[in-house]
Amino acid sequence: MIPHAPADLGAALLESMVRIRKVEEAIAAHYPEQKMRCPVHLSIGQEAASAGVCAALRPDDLAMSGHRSHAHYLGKGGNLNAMIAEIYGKETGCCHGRGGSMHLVDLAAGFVGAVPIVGSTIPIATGLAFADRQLKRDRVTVAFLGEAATEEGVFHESVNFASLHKLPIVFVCENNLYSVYSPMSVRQPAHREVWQLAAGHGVTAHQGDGNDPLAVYELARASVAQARSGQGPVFLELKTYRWREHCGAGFDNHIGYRTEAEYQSWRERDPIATFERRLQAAGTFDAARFAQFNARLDAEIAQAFAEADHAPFPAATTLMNHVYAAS
Ligand SMILES: Cc1ncc(C[n+]2csc(CCOP(=O)(O)OP(=O)(O)O)c2C)c(N)n1
Repeated sequence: MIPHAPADLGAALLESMVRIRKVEEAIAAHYPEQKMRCPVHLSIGQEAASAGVCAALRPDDLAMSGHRSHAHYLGKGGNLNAMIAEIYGKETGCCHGRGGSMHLVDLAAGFVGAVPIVGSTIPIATGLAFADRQLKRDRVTVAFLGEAATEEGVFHESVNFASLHKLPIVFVCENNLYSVYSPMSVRQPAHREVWQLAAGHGVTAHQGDGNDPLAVYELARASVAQARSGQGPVFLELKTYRWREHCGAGFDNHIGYRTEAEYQSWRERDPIATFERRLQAAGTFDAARFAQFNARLDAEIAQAFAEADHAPFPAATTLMNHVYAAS
């Protein structure tokens, strides 16, 4: 979790992004061992969005996400050991090994959950915000989504409802240009911007650089303040780019759905490397602090993977536990 001390903000944003990147790089490195038997959708390249948004949230604020949720779970302060154990399918996982990568939950951290049916968490997050409004709690809910989720009917119903009732919710759309292998050009009319879809429902909507954690933070801070003060929801479209394959630990550029030139141009805009250079140029990069952080982080990650590897699988007799069933 990122502390709110402004003097520390740059370092905290960098550390948050590096933590997300390193955890996902470790998932990618271990994935071929065939011990993680669930699909994984990595956010490598998109780290600035979760780092910047989560830095603007209070610990008791809530967040929900979809299939690409590791970064959001970690950014919100979700327990790393429970996440890795979940991906390993172990009893110590945050869903007792039943859910895998796409069903992360840490209620203590305010991460209410991730659901991989595209768009499905948007109405749930809207319901959370509605409940907070009804019960007069000053909490804000963030719904993380991909731009393809804006093509689901439930997105429009939810944003309309949130707009109508001025709910304390911020919709954060990471627009990485693709829905699996389909670019925007085969999915939506030309020249229509994603943020305009939300603006059409009467909510405040902005487009921002999703690779700049500070820009994301500033947008998120203003949005969260607006939502919390009862002035209604905000929609943020953050432009960013997925580096690895849509689903899995590898790369998929060879399939040909995106050009190498486009891919490389986004690699050059690496949110972590560019931000690190910016902190260095500003003279606010503390190399000693960063080295210590990296060492602590490497140890933390290694331990999480070792513990997950050695943890027990759920007992077969508990197969029906945690399942809603008609009696
Ligand atoms: C309702 C539904 N339709 C289709 C899918 C298959 N699917 C999984 S991820 C995905 C693309 C999602 O794209 P986007 O929301 O932009 O997120 P990204 O993967 O780019 O992060 C699709 C179509 C699904 N999970 N749910």
